[in-house]
Amino acid sequence: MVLAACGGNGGDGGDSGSGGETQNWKFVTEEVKGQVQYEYAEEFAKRMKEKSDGQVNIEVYEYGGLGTESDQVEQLQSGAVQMAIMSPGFTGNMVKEGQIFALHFLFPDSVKKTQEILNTSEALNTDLVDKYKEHSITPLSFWTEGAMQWTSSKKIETPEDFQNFKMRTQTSPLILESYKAYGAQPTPMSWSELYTALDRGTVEGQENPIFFIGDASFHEVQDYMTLSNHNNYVAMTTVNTDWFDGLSEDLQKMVTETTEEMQEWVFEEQKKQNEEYLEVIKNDEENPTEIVELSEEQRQAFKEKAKPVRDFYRNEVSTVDGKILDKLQKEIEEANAE
Ligand code: 6CS
Repeated sequence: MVLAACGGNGGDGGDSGSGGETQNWKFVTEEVKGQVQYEYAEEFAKRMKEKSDGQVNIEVYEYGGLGTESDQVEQLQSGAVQMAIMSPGFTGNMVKEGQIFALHFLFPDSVKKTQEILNTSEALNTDLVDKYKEHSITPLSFWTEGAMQWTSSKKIETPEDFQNFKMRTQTSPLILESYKAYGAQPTPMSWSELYTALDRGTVEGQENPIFFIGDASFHEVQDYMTLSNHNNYVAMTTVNTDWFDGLSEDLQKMVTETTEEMQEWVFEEQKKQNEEYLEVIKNDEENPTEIVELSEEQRQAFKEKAKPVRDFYRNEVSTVDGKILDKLQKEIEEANAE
């Protein structure tokens, strides 16, 4: 497994890791108790405490405890928090290349295969990591929270159904571009405002993995869920670069080993939650949601519209002429051929 971030031992890590003194670290997530990111951070903290014989105490923060997703990015960069689960969908204005995850139909349809690519990709774990490091963010791993689906107040089966459709997105500009390619009107906002915005019709639809749709109750204020599998929700386990590089080698090793172990754990966790919440949504008689399954032919129509967005990424977004995308596409082709 090629997981990112080895880091030297330099930096001024303060009292971090030089001896056996207690370590108090803050770990912020974009989700709340029960949801995948939060449960990940809790499990991570538990394992670190055990491995360090109680030396490492990690305080885990639910989403909202320390502000919005964008506030959390700044807190990690400044070192106010040491660790964060971060979605590339909120850092696109800063780390342009990270918007690679906004491209629809790029990764394989299989979530498992996608996770394998996220584990081993050099394009992501070396080249993209370097781009984040320029902003004091070191991604230690990339992992999927599951395939994303669309929920909507009107039925979505063809790109034409997106015409002038008010779609909520995260803030990265390429996510907006991906929906403009279908003719939609994307509106970026934090998920904390989303339930009310859907309820009031300020926006008419959104994308997320099924567990998140169910747990955040978005289906209560939507009539349809289209099983589009148009993309995977990718999250990153990140650390403040200087802080991590200043830790003792032993602590760095403990963190990277734990991050590596967690890849399998989080894959199973998202799988379980996505399966469970599909049943919850299907069986919620008080808030009925029509599940729309797209045929391969119907998906093909979306794929055609999504293709030019890759050129847009190469020509207008990438600062390295799309080199990371080219490399990743090769890695994906190789994985698909296996
Ligand atoms: O839609 C969002 O913005 C949220 N979705 C997930 C799956 N996690 C956190 C994120 O902020």
